[in-house]
Amino acid sequence: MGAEWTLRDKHNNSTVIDFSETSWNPHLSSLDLYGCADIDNDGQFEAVVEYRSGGAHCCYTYFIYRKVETQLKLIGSIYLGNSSEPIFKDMDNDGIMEVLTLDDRLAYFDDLCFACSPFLPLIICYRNNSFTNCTARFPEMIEKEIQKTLNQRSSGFDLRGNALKYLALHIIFKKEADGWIGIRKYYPEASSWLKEHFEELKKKLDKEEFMKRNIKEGAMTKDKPKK
Ligand SMILES: [Ca+2]
Ligand SMILES: [Ca+2]
Repeated sequence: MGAEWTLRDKHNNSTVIDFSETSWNPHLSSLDLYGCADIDNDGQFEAVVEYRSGGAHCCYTYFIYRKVETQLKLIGSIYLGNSSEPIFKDMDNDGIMEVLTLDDRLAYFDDLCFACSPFLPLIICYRNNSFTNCTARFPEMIEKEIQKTLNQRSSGFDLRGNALKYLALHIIFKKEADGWIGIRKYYPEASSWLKEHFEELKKKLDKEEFMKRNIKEGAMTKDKPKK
């Protein structure tokens, strides 16, 4: 048995960190050990703790801890908002895991309802000791998602939400001009709405805005390690 640590949130909910937990356990309570994996490929497991602040769909933060000798060290946190159940997987076979999840930054965009709002693919990479949005490094995946979005155009899903997703994917893909060509061709009805809210869209997709949003939610304290 190795050392164990108990984490507590501000409401005194607690979870015990056990570095041998390798299955993924989503949102059973407001604070849980989500699972462990060797994220940085150094031969030692990191622990991923899920924190839910409460609310209808909201808000999830994942704290990643490492065991350093007998200390528990927070190496980073990922704020996902309305999105949860991230998948840890090495997408580019470099040995280091990426975090696959959904980007909820367009939830409730303008006056869209939650279910009408598009979720975008989001890949977070661990590089230079921090987590960053690196979705643009996976163009094949974005391309596939654009095709899927187009296929869903007449599925009864809110057309504005669908058009918004189509354009947003092109912006992430750094193909904004092609995005507008596609909007005129496939979504003429949504074109003026998108033009009207374009600045807002750009701001929401801005990388710095993403980093600002990815702040630590609900600071936690840790108990002394048990031997
Ligand atoms: Ca590791
Ligand atoms: Ca990788």
